[in-house]
Amino acid sequence: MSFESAEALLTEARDLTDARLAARASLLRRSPGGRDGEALAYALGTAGKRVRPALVLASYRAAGGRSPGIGGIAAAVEIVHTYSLVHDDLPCMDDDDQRRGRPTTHMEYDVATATRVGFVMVPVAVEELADGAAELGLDTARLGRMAGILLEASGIRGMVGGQWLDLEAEGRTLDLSELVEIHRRKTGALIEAACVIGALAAGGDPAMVATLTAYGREIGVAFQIADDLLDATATTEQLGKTAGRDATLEKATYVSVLGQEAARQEALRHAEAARSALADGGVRSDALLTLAGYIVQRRS
Ligand code: GRG
Repeated sequence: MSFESAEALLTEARDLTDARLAARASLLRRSPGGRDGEALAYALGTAGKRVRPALVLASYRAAGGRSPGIGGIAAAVEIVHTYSLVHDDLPCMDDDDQRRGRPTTHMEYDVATATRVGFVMVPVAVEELADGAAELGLDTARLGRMAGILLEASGIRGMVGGQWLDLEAEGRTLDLSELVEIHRRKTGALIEAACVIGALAAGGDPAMVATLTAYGREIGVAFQIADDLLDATATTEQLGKTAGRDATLEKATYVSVLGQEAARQEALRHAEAARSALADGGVRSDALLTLAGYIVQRRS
């Protein structure tokens, strides 16, 4: 894989998604409007890497999709992710003051506003998903399935449940199986959902969906291991968020449990398993192969 081609994919995903996020932000500036509308637009306007939109796009294409209308569905997944960052940074969770190179939403506004804004973003994401599905001409059954997958990945069996376990584990020693479960739910579930939703948007058959589920599951865990490594090794400037936060909060991470080198090997092993899942399922996608490599080699 070349880093350059991963950057090109992320740029394409960013172009497709950011126009939708900007349009959604200007609607929210009008309704609910006021300070909450401004704070929603602020959070949606922060510049993330857009890895999840890139996965939606690459999975959609791997399953035969060709329309640029996929941008709405990619934006819906990104909105759920952005909500999770707004809430993750709150004082009652990871308590951080920087995100994506800017003050976190609660620092720029206040805790009550950021809390409200995070909650509002979930139904906003579903609206975006419905608009995106309509643009692609998908029927309501398919929209319902995609919404179910997105919300399940965000909920107690996914992101919320993983965060819950993660907060509860602070200051405690975990074994590897507990750690995998936290990573799979907290971070992996939404990444897996991005892949599955992309495939469903293209009308992918059950075999394609199963392959992208297996691929997404592996890169989801790999992504969080890489995040653990970057938190321990990169600078605040590189990350756009406070480096070394996991050690400060005494979080159980792959680095604290296994050490850096073994954590790196585990990330590579999961990326390789993701590539094998594609090969086993007969899915040919240079973009998905490239993204699997990028996820474990990224520097931010
Ligand atoms: C109610 C318990 C409870 C939880 C609410 C806040 C929350 C739900 C879940 C936290 C989920 C979370 C923030 C997981 C970390 C995922 C992660 C590695 C984020 C960083 O993703 P990047 O690197 O960020 O893609 P950018 O900024 O590039 O988009």
